[in-house]
Amino acid sequence: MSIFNRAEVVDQNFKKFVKEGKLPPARTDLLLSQTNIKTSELVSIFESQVLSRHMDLKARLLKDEGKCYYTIGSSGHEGNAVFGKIFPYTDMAFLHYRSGPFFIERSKQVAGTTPIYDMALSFMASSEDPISGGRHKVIGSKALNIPPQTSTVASHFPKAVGTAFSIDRAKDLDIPERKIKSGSIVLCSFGDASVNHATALSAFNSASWVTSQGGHMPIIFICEDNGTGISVPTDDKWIEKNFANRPGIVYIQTDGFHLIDLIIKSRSAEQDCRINRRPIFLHMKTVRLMGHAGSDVEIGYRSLPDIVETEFNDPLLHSSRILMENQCLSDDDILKLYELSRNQVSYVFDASTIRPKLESSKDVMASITVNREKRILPKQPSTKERKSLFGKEFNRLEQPQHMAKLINYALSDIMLRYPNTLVFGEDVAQKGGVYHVTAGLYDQFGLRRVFNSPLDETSIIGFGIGFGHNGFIPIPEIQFLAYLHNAEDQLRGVSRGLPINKGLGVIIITIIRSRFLGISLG
Ligand SMILES: Cc1ncc(C[n+]2csc(CCOP(=O)(O)OP(=O)(O)O)c2C)c(N)n1
Repeated sequence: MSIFNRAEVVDQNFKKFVKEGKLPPARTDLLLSQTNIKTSELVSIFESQVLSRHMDLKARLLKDEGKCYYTIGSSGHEGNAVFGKIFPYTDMAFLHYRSGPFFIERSKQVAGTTPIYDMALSFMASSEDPISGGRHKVIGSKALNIPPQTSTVASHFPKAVGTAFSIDRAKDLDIPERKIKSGSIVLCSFGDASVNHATALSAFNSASWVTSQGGHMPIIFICEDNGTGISVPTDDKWIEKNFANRPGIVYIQTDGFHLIDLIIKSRSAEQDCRINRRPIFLHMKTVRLMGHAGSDVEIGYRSLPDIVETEFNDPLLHSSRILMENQCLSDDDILKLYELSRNQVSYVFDASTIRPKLESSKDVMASITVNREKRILPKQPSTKERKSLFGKEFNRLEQPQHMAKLINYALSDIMLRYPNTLVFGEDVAQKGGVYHVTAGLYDQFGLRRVFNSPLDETSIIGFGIGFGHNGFIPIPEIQFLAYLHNAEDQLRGVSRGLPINKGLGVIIITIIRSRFLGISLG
C-alpha cells in the first residue's frame, strides 16, 4: 500500500480497526438510551455515510482508469447525513459540494429517487446526468428540493437567503404561484474557508439585517468545519469567534463525529428556526479525509503523522463505535454492511461509465431550459382599474415622456396585472428610487411588495433568485450598471438553466445608465 494512496489506507484501516475494536474515543458520553432516537434512524444514517464513502473510493478507482472526471468527495463530512434525516425534503437545501451523505439520506424520504446513479452519471460527465446535464460533478435534485450550484464557493448563500426571505412573504401575500410549502425553512451548507468570502459575508449580513428590520429569515447556515480550505488551515476558533455573537443569528455547535449529538443539535436548530423564523448558524466540527479532491496530494503540505492522526478520527469509525456501544449493530454487521455497500456502489458506478457522454455543442445545450410553459396570463389592467388604483385618469402617452416615467408606468401595470411581482432594491420604496423609476409604487402596492434592500447588490440579486425559486416574479433594481458587477456571479448561477431552475421567476433588472443622459432598461 503506497503512503500516497490515502483512499486505500482509509479503506483498509476502517476494516482493520472495526475488526480489532480499535476505535477513536468519544468526545461526549451521550447514550442512545438517554434519548428518543430510534436504532433504525442511526442505522439508516450510518448506511448513507458508508454508501457515500464508497462513492468516493470508487470514483478514485475509476479516475485512475480514465473513466471518471471529477472526484471531489465527502469523506470526513459524513456527519451531514444526519441533516438529510432531520430536515424534511420540503426544506429547500443549497448544499456544499461535500454533501453526498446528505443527498443519499434525504433521498430515502422520496420514493423513486436514485441518488447514487444520479451522482455517478455526474461524476462520469454523462449527458444523461439529470443534475447538470454532464457539465460538472454537482449535487442537485428537483424532487428533493436541492437546486444544483456552481463550483464558485459561497455563490449559493445569497440565493438561499433570498429563498428563506420569500417563504413567509409568499404566505402573507397568499400568492397561488408559491412553490415552497408554508412553514418551511431553508438549509445552506458550506466549508469553513468559504465563510471568508465576500459573497458569504454579504448573505450573513443580509440575513441579520432582515431580522433586525423585523422580517422573517428562516434559514439554517450549516458550517462543515474541517479546519482547512484546500491547503490553508482555518484557525481552530475562527468560526466560533466569528459567529458566536452575530446580531440576530443563533449559534449552535455540534460534534461532526457523534451521530447522537448531531441529531440532538440539528433537532434543536430545526425547532428554533421553524418556530421563530430566525437564522441559525449550526457549526459542525469535523475532518477532511483523502485530500481536497482526487488530484490533491496532501503530503505536499501536511506532515504524515498529522494526516494519520486525522484519519484515525474517521467519522465512520466514530459511528461504528456508537452503533456498537449502544448495541445497534455488531462489528460483523458493520463489516457486512460495509462490503455490501461497496458492491452496490461499484455496480451502479460501473453501469454509469457506459452511458453516453456529451459529444457536441447541441448535447451541451440540450439540458438548458427554455421557457415553453404555456400559461394563461392575467388580463391587462383596464383604464378603470388603473384609475381606481391611482385615483386619476391616465393619458400616459398623450405627450412624450421621460424614459424613467415610461418604465414607471410599465412597472405599475406589471404589478397590477401580476400580484406575484415584487420590486426591491436600494431606495426604491418611499423615495421611489434615486431616478424615480419606482416612484409611487410603494404607496400603490405597499411595503410587502415594494421594499428597500440592504446596500448590497449581491444580496439584491440573491433575493431575486430566492424569490424566483418560490413563484414570485422579482423585479430587483440595481441603481447603476457599475454596481451590477458586484453581483454578476449570482446571475451566472441562474443562467446555467438547469432543469431544476424551471420554476424560477423572471428577473428584470432596471439598470440606469446616466451616461446616456437619459435612462435605459438593461
Ligand atoms: C470563488 C472561488 N474561489 C476559489 C475557489 C477554489 N476553491 C474550491 S474549494 C476551495 C476551498 C474551500 O474550502 P472550504 O470552504 O473550507 O470547504 P472544504 O473544501 O474544506 O470542504 C477553493 C479555494 C472556488 N471554487 N471559488
